[in-house]
Amino acid sequence: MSKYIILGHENPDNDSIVSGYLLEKLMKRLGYDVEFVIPDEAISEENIMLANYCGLDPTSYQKEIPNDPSIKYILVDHHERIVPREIVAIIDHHPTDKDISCKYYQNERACSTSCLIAKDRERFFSLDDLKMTCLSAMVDTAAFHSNKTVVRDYLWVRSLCAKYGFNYEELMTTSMCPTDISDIEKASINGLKKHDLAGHKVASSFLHLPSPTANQEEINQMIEHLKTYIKEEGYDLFAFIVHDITNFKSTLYKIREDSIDTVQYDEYTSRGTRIIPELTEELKTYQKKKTTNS
Ligand SMILES: [Mn+2]
Repeated sequence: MSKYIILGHENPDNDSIVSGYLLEKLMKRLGYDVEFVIPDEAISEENIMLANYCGLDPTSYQKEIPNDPSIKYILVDHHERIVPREIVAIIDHHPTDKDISCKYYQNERACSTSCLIAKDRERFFSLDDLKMTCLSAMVDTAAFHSNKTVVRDYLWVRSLCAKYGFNYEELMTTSMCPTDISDIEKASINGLKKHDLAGHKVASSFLHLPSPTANQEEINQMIEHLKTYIKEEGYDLFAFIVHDITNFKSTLYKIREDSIDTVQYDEYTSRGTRIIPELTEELKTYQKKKTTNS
């Protein structure tokens, strides 16, 4: 009898981990000799935390890809991976134009691959399993805000939460990975990035907070800390971004040694695709003005 090895994608995210775990469980119940393996040496802290939240320890799956003539491979949450032998099944939700031929190929629009596996098969899974399926759908779609969101999956998640008493709001917040702000200095440089914007030395960081207004005092302390920080590190500007992960709004604090400007965004604003490009434009003009004046 063949042995099946289930593999997620490299640098596995929450959906990849949960899908592998769910499929292993389902196939075992159906009598297959199957094992979910995470061959990556490192799993991010965030993804360990998200899995732990629903009682899953992803590190227990970390090992090298077994390579034995009797082994067949199954991919979840992606359709490409170099494996030693035949891939017999793929379950995925990433659109592709590629011609993929394997014995079992399922690729459908879905909030997450874990939804594809668990939907219509609730009876095979525990409450924790279904809860982590709900969470992974949220993680994979930025809490149902990304254009990957599929309404029928969203409705299914809502119905599971209602049926089994999962705390929908708490899952939504958890899926957005709130920042630990117990250490003000550490939190103030969460996700620190350094940028050279139109010749200006800029740094940025962000917080994910379920209720920023409730933490305004801590935010103010962080701003004070960052004022000292930019002086010490020689930055012209620090872009400190506070995301409200309940109402999906963002606040940008543009911190300089002698001033603070605040910009409100009526959406969850991406640092990379909106804030940094906007700052670059602004700093270019700033440069020009300075040149013209002198
Ligand atoms: Mn996915």
